[in-house]
Amino acid sequence: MASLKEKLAAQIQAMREDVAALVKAHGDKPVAQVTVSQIYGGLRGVNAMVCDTSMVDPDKGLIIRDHPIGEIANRLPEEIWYLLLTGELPDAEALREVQAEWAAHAQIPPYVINVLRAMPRDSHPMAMLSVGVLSMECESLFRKHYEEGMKKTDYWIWMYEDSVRLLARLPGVAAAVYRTRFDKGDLIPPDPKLDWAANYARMLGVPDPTGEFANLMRLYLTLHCDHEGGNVSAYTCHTVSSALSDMYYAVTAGWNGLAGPLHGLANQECLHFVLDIKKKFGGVPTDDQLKQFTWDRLNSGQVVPGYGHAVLRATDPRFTCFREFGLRVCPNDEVFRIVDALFRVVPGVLKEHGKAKNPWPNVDAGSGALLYHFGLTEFSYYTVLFAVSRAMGLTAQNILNRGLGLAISRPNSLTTAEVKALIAKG
Ligand code: CMX
Repeated sequence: MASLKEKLAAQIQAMREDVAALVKAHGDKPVAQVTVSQIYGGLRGVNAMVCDTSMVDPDKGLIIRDHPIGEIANRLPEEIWYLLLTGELPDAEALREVQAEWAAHAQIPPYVINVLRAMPRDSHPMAMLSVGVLSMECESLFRKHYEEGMKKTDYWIWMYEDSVRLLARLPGVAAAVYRTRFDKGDLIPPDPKLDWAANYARMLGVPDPTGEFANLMRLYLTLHCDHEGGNVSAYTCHTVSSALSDMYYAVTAGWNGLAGPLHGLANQECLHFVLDIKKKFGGVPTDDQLKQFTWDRLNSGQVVPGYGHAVLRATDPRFTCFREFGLRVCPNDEVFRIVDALFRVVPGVLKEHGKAKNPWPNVDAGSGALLYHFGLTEFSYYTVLFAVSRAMGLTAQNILNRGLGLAISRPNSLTTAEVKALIAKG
């Protein structure tokens, strides 16, 4: 069995030839038309980049290399990274190889802890994660080899090596953020016998007598791994990496976008919303009470957190996976029961309300309730879990981008006067 790197080397060579032939034969073929609304509207719907690791189908949700996410939700994150990169799920030997490589690099350097401890007490956990990981940029092998004058065709190799080290250390850094920021006591060292997600669960130090918290971490890290190329974090990471900034710069830049309330931070909002309901009704409300509560919220001009999506037009299959986990592990937990009751009530109300293009739940509607159930109650930490998972997609996308030798991103911008002039020209 070829190692992941050897497999990638062969695949990248074939991809390069395929794309070069495609561009040569069809380089002038238009793939998009851009309207005035789109340039002022976040470029929604404009086909403007390539991402081969995953796609989002409005009805089926996230599809990783032809595998709908719901069908691979029981796979380990390490298997998913292999899939994102190669389009294939690893066999047992290939999986062991990835795990051994990550375990060999899992120890975080002491200076990262010093950096985290030096940050202001009220730093957001996402800021701490970014700073902690960026402090390791001094170890970038890509930058070192670039400075030594490596060939363009070798860029992806050192992006890969940096990615392995970054991913391997990530649970340790993220757990250190948690334990430092929320005064949880001494750091817990990694156990090389555990898989990536179980190690993260262990290092967080959340009590887990049944092993179900580790299972939740496996599910969580698998489900959030990637979401095509145009979302804020992926697109930012893509742009930064296109300037040949190394993976430490590129991934942390992507995370800084993930930290926004319209993107990754939405998951903490959703749990706030559910806990407010629990407080207001002193427990789980009836469906009729919840219906009225939802209408009151909409009539006061507020959105229902966890519902709606820019691309999806059906229940997010990742929500379904979390719901099934909750039904199995904590069906009687009041917070989870409210999440489930919202799922019964909100889509009907949003349909009747008639504004949201998608009345169905997104991934954020249920994940927070499960974390809360296990005692991970620090909301502001939730986006860090998302970031740890999403690092898999960000690294995979940009290893492939450097493999393909994609150019530096440089779309053209227009002044509003130029837009008006274009319109006047007809
Ligand atoms: N509750 C109430 N109104 C909603 C709504 C919701 N959950 N979702 C959309 N709408 C409203 C929009 O605010 C918009 O109203 P206006 O025309 O008055 O501006 C209208 O419906 C049309 O919006 P849309 O095209 O359906 O949705 P967008 O693509 O503009 O926005 C999203 C998508 C996710 C920001 C939006 O659905 C929303 O705010 N949802 C609640 C917050 C949330 O759950 N965020 C997590 C997103 C998870 C992710 O991106 O992965």
